[in-house]
Amino acid sequence: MSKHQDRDDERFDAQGNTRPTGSNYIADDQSDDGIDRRGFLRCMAWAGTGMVWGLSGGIPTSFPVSRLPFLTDAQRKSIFFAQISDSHIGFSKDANKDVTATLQQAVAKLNALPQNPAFVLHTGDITQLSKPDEFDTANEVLKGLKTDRVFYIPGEHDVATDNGAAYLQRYGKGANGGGWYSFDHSGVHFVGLVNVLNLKAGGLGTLGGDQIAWLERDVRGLSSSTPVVVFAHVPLWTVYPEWGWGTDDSEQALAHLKRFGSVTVLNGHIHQIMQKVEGHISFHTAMSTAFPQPAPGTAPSPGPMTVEPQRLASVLGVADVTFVPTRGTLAIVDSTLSGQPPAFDAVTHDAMMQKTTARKQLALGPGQVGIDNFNFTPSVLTVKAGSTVTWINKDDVPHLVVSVKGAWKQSPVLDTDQRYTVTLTKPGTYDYFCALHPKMQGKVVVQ
Ligand SMILES: [Cu+2]
Repeated sequence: MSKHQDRDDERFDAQGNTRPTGSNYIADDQSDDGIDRRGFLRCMAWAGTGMVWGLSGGIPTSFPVSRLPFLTDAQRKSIFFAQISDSHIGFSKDANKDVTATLQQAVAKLNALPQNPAFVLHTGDITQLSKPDEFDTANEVLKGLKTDRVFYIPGEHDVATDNGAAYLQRYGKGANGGGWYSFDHSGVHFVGLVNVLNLKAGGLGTLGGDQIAWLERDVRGLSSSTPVVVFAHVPLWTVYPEWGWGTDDSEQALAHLKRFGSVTVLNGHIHQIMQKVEGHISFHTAMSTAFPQPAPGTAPSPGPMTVEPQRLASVLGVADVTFVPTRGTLAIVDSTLSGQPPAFDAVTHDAMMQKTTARKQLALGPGQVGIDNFNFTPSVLTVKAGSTVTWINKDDVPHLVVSVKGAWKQSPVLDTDQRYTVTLTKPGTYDYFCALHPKMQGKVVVQ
């Protein structure tokens, strides 16, 4: 077991999250697997390698992904599954004009591993707008994976139009409720959770009481020494609530997992690598295969981040997860499409400056609400009874307009430049929010 000294304080934010981009440092390696970890991560940014995170009793250990070709047979066989996330098939804006091609590159990356993963987890946002042809394209590409099976859970983009009906029809066979399920592999218990349905105004991701009760029953009979892997789209820890990057009731779900000696939680949604260790539970978010998003709080809003074209492949990627049965440990390797170390730090500042200055000036007429940078403008609109209200999406991501009290029919998914109009006849105050990004809220006052 290694002692891991990655407490380079400037790398940690207020929530204790870290972005493993090269300055984490392993000072004292006491493991006996012949891999020298000492100082490795410190120079990783220059070495051009990826990294492996191992978990032993909740303590991360690591070794360079460049060692993968030199591992023993047993070590190779321990590579047993991989994670793909946020492929957003159908997205075609500046941040990535060809998300199908980058998903294909991710598939090629996994197919080139020394050992085929036994299965692949897709942690949601398979599509951009839940359209049938987007799901078809994703399936077509993922069929090329050299693996036995792909397991899915939905992202909010996959369930936006119909609260998950089409998603469940495709992927929900044998699943419970809104699509959650569990399975066992190589002595590890896997749990796929759904936290993107029935989102409430002002809230974060939600699991709901039914699913949490199911989880409690699901793990009840397991011995505490069983390694558990939980996967869900939105992070199951609070990464950055201002941007909706967290799950309201994750604590209640995780309470049922606290007794286990090794719990690994894999998420997507935020399109960058972040991790956190809490007791025996280790959280990890994967890169997207489609486009990067800014680091928490570094931009006016989340959303696609346009980076220099030559850098794109260094902020997109996959995660390979290795299980070492003799030790009961899990190791996560983040590999970018370029094969270079993740370049989030390098791209974030410039890209965000650009995003800020590129912010559109909305020219709005009376009775119009603009949507830009994850905001409704004006946030309070006052109109006379009998007038129409029109929302215009000027953002590069889709949004939904939903009345909190059901005063009007929920809008369709509004992509860039699309509008939605309602007529309000009764005086009163109407609260609404975006059902894709429930932190986005506004009001219409009818006089
Ligand atoms: Cu939204």
